[in-house]
Amino acid sequence: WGIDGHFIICRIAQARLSNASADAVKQLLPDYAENDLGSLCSWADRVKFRYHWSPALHFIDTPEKLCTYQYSRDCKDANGEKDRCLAGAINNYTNQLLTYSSESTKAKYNLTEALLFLSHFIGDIHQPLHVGFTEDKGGNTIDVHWYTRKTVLHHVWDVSIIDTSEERYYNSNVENLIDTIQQNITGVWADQVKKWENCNSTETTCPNIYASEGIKAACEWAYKGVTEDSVLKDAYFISRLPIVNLRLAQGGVRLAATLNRIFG
Ligand code: DCM
Ligand code: DCM
Ligand code: DCM
Ligand code: ZN
Ligand code: ZN
Repeated sequence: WGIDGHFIICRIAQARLSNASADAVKQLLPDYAENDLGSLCSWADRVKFRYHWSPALHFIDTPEKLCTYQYSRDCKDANGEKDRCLAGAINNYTNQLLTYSSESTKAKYNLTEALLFLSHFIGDIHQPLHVGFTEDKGGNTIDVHWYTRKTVLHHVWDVSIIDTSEERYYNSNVENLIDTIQQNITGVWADQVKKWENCNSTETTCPNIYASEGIKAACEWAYKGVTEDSVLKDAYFISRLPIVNLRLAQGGVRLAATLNRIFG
């Protein structure tokens, strides 16, 4: 996602924190963030150049056309290093944050950075094309037009659908979009939210579930009907916007559920 997508997910999440995890997040955020997790939700993108090992942690590549994800097969970087992918990073930073209340182990890690990475990565794993095909780098090599502008399919899903939605329906104000998603979470989606929150095991977080949903949505919605130089306009925007809104909602709900399990 771009800045707005991450901001939306972190804002939705922070409003759903238990007292204990709201307190931990407040302690871990730097003072200048003024207890607003959303303001630092894109920090992980700004440090890609400084932390040379980090760009590979923002996505998962899966084999072309299969439309499935398997941790053991797919969670590696371009050099084949195991666990170096978005799902591995979510597990890693969850485990780091679990040391928060243990004085003996927490000093090993920078838990502020762990919180910022985890919050960003649980967002990214809900962007369908961040669990896309290796061959097209998650839609980065697929040139398209968004209405009249030249871009790539990946950017349409990171930024363009959200931007067009804000301009058309929300007076270009991201807060209005957040309000609408929050109303749907407590309204039309209320019955599903418990299932989104649950990991189907004793796990603290479930990146494998999120990634499997992601590649499925990538195939059924993001890649579907798109070829090189496709012109994407109202038909694509109107049919894909509900998927983007759903993934933003799920990202926020699951980030909160994960932090609530971490901090008790
Ligand atoms: N890292 C990660 N997920 C992994 C492995 C590593 O997020 N599965 C990140 C955190 C580490 C950084 O990569 O601090 C560098 O790791 P290393 O020092 O092992 O190269
Ligand atoms: N940050 C941190 N510890 C670091 C690096 C960054 O807590 N070692 C947090 C506070 C930083 C913020 O991320 O100021 C944004 O970093 P920057 O503006 O340098 O990208
Ligand atoms: N990306 C991805 N899958 C890849 C490569 C990149 O999802 N195989 C993501 C990471 C960034 C965006 O696409 O969000 C642009 O990547 P880059 O900065 O490497 O051009
Ligand atoms: Zn992206
Ligand atoms: Zn990212």
